[in-house]
Formats: sequence, structure tokens, C-alpha cells
Amino acid sequence: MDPVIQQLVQEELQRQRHGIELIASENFTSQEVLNALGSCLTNKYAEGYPGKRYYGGCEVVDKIEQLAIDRLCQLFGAEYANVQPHAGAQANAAVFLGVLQPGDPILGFDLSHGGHLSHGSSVNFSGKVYQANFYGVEEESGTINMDKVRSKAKEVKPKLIICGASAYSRDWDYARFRQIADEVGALLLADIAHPAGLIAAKLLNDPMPYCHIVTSTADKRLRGRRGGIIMMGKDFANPWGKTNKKGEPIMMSAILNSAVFPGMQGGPLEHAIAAKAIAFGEASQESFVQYGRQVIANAGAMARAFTDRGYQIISGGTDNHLMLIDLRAKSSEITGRDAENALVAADITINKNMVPFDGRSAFYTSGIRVGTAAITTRGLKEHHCEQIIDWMDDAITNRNNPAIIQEIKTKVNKFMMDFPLYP
Ligand code: DSN
Repeated sequence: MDPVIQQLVQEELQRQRHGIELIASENFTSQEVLNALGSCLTNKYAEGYPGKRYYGGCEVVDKIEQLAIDRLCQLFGAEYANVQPHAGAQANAAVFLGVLQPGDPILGFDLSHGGHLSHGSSVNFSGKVYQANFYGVEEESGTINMDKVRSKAKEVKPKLIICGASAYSRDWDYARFRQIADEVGALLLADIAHPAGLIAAKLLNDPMPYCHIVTSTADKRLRGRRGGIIMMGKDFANPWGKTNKKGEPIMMSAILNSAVFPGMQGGPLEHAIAAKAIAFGEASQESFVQYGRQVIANAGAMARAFTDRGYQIISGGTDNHLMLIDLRAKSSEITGRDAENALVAADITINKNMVPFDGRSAFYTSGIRVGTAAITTRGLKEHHCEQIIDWMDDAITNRNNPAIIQEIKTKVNKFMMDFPLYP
């Protein structure tokens, strides 16, 4: 390898090995996934889909892509899957391109309450091209009030309702969302990028029977390579009466496939698709269900430990792998930025995050987001989470004392030696 890059890769490997990774969207893929990403598949252009390509020599990558599709459908009980989106935001963009016209109203979960950029934020294409509207959480409970979602949907009459989040610790009532979507004539999209692995393991509610379309990433809880996917529990004829040359209704699978390619992207990344296929195979093993149970148990242990030390968890706890922590309950002086800096200096990686009704900007924030997927892959259990929260509390409390932060970092680095990462 280029020696400069090799040195930097080694530095990053050491950082990952020695630190406690609590960023809720991160995880560690298997060595097999890494191997696929570095394979000769990266050389192949394959615009189109298996059996219908615009380039020759696609016989092998056809088999790989079909395997990824089949494994994904099997994992989620889906009838349709597209494994080509380069990332989760591209998967969402392709769905929007396929089912919306510019200027159409959409209804998503507010970014400042835990939603995702690509669900209508004003700084994202989704908020610039479409007329974005939002539902949020209740200030008192920190949870989504479905009656208010319904009122908002009746008011703005969205063409697409989006459920899913990047910082919401409670499960989703997909059945109720579908009732609301049907009532206002909207399509329903679930973006399950965060809890996907827990849904695949049947540890959380299943969106497939209720949502017209489901998007996700293949990383995070699915523990694969970073990248996007689109699924449908059941394919269906487009609701706008579009027909093909033979006068037959065009199916949504065709609309979504064309939205990904040629609508949004060019050539699929076949090395990435092979890595996705490997991850989907891994996620279908019984050991993955055990992993998911431990992720949830670890998150519960962390939430209790934070609460015991005077921090407030938005919504009072967690059903999944993450929690959003309001630092103001501990002290109005602490910003998310200060907490993030102190923790990162102690080799505990988290991200600052706005909390609902935050008085601070996204640059400072009053909260942090913490997730347990990556540490659970490393082998940590509930009692380790208690220890981690002790160190986090110490680092946040002593954020202006470099000597104490250094002491915590030394302990963290020694502790993580017991949980090897990659040979
Ligand atoms: N980066 C992911 C997250 O942190 O939630 C989503 O974009």
C-alpha cells in the first residue's frame, strides 16, 4: 500500500482498537466484509440490473448482485429489494424521485427532534425540492404523539409520510402510521437505517407489512459495509395509473429501480454489493439475534446508569440501541460540544446532538447521542456499560482538567485491550 496511506490506516486501526466507540450509527464489519471491499469487483462497471445490463462481462457480478437481493429479501421477508444505492441518503433520494414531483408536500420527523437530514431538512435536497413539513416529540414525554401526527397529516396533505429517525430511542407504531397515510392518501416510507438489524432479528416492530416502501443502510445495526438499500414487503401497481407500452400498469419495483438507475446513480459499486451480500448472510445467523439482544440490554444498562448519575434520557429510556441525553439535567453549563470534546480526548467517541426544544444551536447543542452497537460487537456486556458511564461522567464533570481526562484515557485504552478488533 502507498506508505503514507498505510501509515494513516494503521493510525485509524489503532484509534478504533483502543477507543470506546459509542457513535450510534457506527459498528465494526467482519473481516469478510472488509475483504470483499478490497476485491477486484471494484473494477467492474455494470449499469443496469442482473440480466439487464448496459455493459458486457457482467455474468459474475449478476450472480453477486442477485445473491445480495435474495439474501436481503429473505432477511426482511420482502418481495422486492434494490441493493445499489451508494448510501442511505441516496436510497431516500431515489424513493423521493420515484414517487414525488418537485414541490409535493412531504411529512417527516423533525431533524431537531431526532429525525434525519434526508427527510426534508431545509439544508438538504429533500427540503429544497419538496415542500417539507414535520412532526416531532412532546416536550413532556419526549415521545411522538400519534394524534398530532394525524392532525398534521390532515392539515398538510402530504404525498409521502416518512417514519424513521437517527436519534429516537423508542420503537415505531408503523400500523398507526399506515392508517394515517391511508386516511390522507399518502404513501408511507420507513427509513429503518438505525434499527434495521434489530428489526431483522425480530426484536423491534416490523415495518414491512405496513409501509409501502422501506429504506435502510447496510451498516449500523446490520453491521455491513456503508451503503443504502430499498425494499418493499409487497410490490404493487403504481397509484398514479401510469402504464407501459402494452397498457399494463407499471409496478412500483420498476419505478424504484429506474429511480435508482438511471435516475439517481450510474454504475453500481459491485464490490460494495458483494460486501452487503456477506453482511446480509451474517445477519441471518442465530448469533446475530443474540447480538441484537445484547445491543438492547447494553443500551438499557447505559440508560439506567446515566439516569442514576443525574442525566436525563429523552423519553426516559430506550427500546433500541441508542439514547439521546439531555445534559441540562446534569448542569445547564455543559454543552454537547464540550462533552464531546472531553470524551473524545479520553478516547470515548460520541457525537454532540441537539435535543428536542434545544435552546442551543446544532454547533453547540445541549445533548449527546450514544449507541451500543459497536461496543457490543467488541464483546462488551451490561456490567462494562456501568464502568463506561462512570468514566463518561468523570470526563464530562472534569472536562476542563486535562490531567484527569488523560487518566481516564489510559484506563480506557487498557480496558479495550481485552476486546480485540481484527487480527
Ligand atoms: N450518519 C448517520 C447517523 O449518524 O445517524 C445518519 O446519517
